[in-house]
Amino acid sequence: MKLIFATHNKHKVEEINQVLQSVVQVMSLDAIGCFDEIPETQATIEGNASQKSHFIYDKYHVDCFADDTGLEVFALDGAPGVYSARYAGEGCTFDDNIKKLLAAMQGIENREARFRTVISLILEGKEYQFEGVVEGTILTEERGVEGFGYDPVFLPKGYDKTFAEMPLSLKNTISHRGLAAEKLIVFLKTHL
Ligand code: ITT
Repeated sequence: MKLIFATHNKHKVEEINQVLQSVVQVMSLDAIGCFDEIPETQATIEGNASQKSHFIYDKYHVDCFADDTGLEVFALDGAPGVYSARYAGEGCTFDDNIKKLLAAMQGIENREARFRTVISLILEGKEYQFEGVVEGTILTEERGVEGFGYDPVFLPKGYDKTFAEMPLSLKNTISHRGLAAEKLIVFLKTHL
């Protein structure tokens, strides 16, 4: 089976591909000639995931899915949350976001945080959502070069390596995205 992944984030494509490849052929937006900027203007992760998948379904009428992810920091009342991609402003880099996060958390002792992914799948026009959550803590400095986004400062609970210090195969077995993708696989296997 083929599913279009409604993202322009190549890191997400690599991660999702590794989990889904035995079950689904994941097609990128490039493969269908879609270079549009997909709007994500909703106030929640669920809403943004749904907005992204519907944008592609409405325009191309293909089965597809989208991933919206947020880093929710307990001491910052859940920020950056739904604004994780543009926390340091429009057009910012991953590094800008990390710098802003570390500055916002300076002197804060409670460093608990979680990543939350919602995958919105549209099959034959009907939407289904799958959530994945991983808890951890925010370090005071960056460690590691793997992964993307906030990975160098996120230490998952029960591990002594950040997501940026571990191979993708390990990140995928414990991460927000990996867990949401596993739920998607179970769904696809039982519904197709
Ligand atoms: P698409 O909307 O095109 O899928 P995006 O990068 O804008 O790509 P999100 O709206 O879901 O994706 O933004 C989430 C941001 O959170 C993302 O830009 C990263 O900075 C961060 N992020 C998402 N997943 C992450 C992960 O697995 N590890 C570290 N940071 C992550």
